Amino acid sequence: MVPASSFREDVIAGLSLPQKALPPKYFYDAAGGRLFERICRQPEYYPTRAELALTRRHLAAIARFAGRACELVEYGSGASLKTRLLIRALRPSAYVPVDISAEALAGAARRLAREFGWLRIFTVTGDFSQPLRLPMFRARAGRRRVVYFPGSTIGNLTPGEAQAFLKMTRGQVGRAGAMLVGVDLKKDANVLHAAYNDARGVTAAFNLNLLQRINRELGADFDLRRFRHYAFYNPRHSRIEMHLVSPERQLVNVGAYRFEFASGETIHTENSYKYSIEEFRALAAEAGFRAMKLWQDRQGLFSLHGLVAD
Ligand code: AVJ
Repeated sequence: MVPASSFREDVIAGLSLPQKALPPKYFYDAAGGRLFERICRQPEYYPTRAELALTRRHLAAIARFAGRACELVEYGSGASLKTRLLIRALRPSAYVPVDISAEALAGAARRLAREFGWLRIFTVTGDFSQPLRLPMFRARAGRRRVVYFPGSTIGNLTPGEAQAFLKMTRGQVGRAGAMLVGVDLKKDANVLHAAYNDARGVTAAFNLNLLQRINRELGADFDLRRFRHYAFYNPRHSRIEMHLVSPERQLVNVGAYRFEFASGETIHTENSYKYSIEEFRALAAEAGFRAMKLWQDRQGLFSLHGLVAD
């Protein structure tokens, strides 16, 4: 397995780029995870509610697509309401949640084991952006491995990275396998803007928490009062960009390293790509998946693609 690079190395490398940047996977420490859950409850942040609504609305059809007794592999969070709905409807032969946080994973597995006494759970701690080793799975007649990747987490990857990631997943599910992937859709830029600039400032706190984490874990001295949350829709790339802006010139130390911020300079902390149905299908096709099913919420805000190995 390729060793995952460390938080420290990624931060030093990212802050050394001409356009300073930090990988969004580091948002999710304990405080960041709680802030993300609060984001999901904000009235402006539609993706969580839209995806839950479409999952409820089409649950029977989604379960039929995945196939009874499939092995369900989930990338990312494992304790969500959507996952529980799906497990109840699918009755998978095994559930394999994959997450970078061992603690989050253990907690989720414990809760699921309590709720679903019959469910076989195999947790995998790992970064799903790296090649992963999954537990052995022998596809038998009518049983397949299905990777569930909800929440539009795929939107954090560039289209090129998303394609490589889908290719890797295609290898993991094998010839009979399938994938269920949640993808946020293109829409009015005002709606997108509001979702990433909620009135209560929860997204701002989530973004700034990354600097707090760097201070705590890497002994840095970011002054959180001297950085501002900035999120906007970039139509040229069809993505929301989140940045942290330094409104004035300042110096920041991260261990033995010192970084200068010019007045107005930013750290690019996240991309959240938005796709049309056709664009995402084309991407999946390039990666060896055929788009077989498509589900949406009533308002057409969010999509769930049922992909099969081609
Ligand atoms: C969990 C990556 C899908 O991009 O919308 C929410 C994260 N960032 N608000 C997203 C996020 C700011 C979220 N994803």
